[in-house]
Amino acid sequence: MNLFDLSGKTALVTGSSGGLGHAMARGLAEAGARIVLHGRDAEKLEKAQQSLRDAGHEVAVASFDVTDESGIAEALDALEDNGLSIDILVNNAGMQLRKPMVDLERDEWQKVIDTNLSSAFLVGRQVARRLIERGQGGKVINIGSLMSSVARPTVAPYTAAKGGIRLLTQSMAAEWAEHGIQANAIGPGYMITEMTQPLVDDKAFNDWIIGRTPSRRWGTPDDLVGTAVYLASPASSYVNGQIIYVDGGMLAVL
Ligand code: GCO
Repeated sequence: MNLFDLSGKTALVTGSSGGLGHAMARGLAEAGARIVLHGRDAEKLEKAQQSLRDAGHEVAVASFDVTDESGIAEALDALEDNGLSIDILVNNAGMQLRKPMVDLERDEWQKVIDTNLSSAFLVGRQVARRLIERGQGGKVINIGSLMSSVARPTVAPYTAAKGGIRLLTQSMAAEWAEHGIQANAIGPGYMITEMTQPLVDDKAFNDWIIGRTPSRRWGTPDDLVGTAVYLASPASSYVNGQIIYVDGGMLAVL
């Protein structure tokens, strides 16, 4: 039996037009899952869908605001009306805003918290309600960060949100494991994406990353695929409430 086979499963990955989300969606597709890509930019979403279709994968798309629960519910109902019941949810959508706390606007704080943390709760529980009703179990994978465990200056709302992701994941395990739903998290390290490109381009920050990371390199979105497939597959059926850091060893050392 292939413990990592996702055939017959449907996976929704939020924020999967590009970056980490798209790499994980591609990896889940290559493991056999039918994919629902999600994004707010119609053109980027269509290009991402075509890219996976060109690779021979079955791909649908959904576009909804991950902070608007009625829109989330409508989107999930529409998917189900098209025969796409979600078995695997990857809560990946997020944003970054780098500014000292004393300079933050109140609505900037709230937007980062809502986009990175409340979204995982709202999409997660809408999917969980349907999974519990279907009674066939399922998988929830929340995307955390190094900031689920440590902090650095100028990213307080993101850090608070990603810290919340770690304990929200444990709360999901506490309430949903009895329904055969395994909820876990992935904590990506410093990965090269659109969101971190300004840091890569900053020589001092780049030099710090290379020196501070035992693997002596930035991560790439593809570095997350194996962990995503593992947590989405039968191989992790008895794993619940955990966070796996894919960080080149950064959190393991001083
Ligand atoms: C930052 C970065 C980090 C990374 C990632 C690290 O400004 O420090 O955006 O937050 O995005 O989350 O795990």
